Amino acid sequence: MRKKIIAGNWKMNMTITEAKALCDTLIPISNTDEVDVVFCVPSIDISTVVEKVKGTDISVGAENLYFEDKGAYTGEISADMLVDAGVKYVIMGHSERRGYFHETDADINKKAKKALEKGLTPIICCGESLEQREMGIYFEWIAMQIKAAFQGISAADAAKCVIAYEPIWAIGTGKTATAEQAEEVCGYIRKVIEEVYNKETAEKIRIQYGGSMNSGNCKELLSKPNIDGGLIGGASLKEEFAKIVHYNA
Ligand code: 3PY
Repeated sequence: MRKKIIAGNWKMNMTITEAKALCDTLIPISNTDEVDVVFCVPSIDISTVVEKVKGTDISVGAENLYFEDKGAYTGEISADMLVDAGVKYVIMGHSERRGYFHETDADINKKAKKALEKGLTPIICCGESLEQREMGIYFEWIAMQIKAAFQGISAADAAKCVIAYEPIWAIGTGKTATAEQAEEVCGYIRKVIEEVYNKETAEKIRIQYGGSMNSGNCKELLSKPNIDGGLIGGASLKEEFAKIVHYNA
């Protein structure tokens, strides 16, 4: 049985002052050991949020890392810096980073390897555009993203990763994939992992759905056999996040 993982992706929201206030609201109502709860937060908020979640079951994630160990990479954050700050998870390959910051499949593969080497859990995002969905090439596209991201990663390490299926047409648009559409692709991703590795790895890896998941649609999405959690955008910035965490209550 895979434990569900509900992760908030705060994106570029929350000053330190706002992050403190949001933590004061969210932590008491989101803390549970029934599911893994993660707050993925902007770099500047990491230390504050790590301090706030101390003594709870909530983990902190970063929204990015750089794959080199250290050095002259102005503006970047290393895996060691994240680990030292108390971070456990790191998002990579989000469509906003692929689109606005030109993050490539090769970068994502290097980031995933570096994160795993340092003991961080990668949350590897994949997903198709509306055009790719309408052209009927979304399975091929997603298989390519997954195979590229996992190139050279052992089965044991792959099993520790989290994959987030985030159709681009459902991000920030208010449109959500239906539970059937999300399940179809999450199930397909599991098949790709089985093909690349083996059944055991495919059974262990956790696959989230992301893209306008909210308190209204989470229960149906999370009841699907291949959907092991959610990567939550806008709804992670308000009390609604706790309703998603307790979707089964
Ligand atoms: C969204 O739901 O908008 C997301 O991008 C989650 O990562």
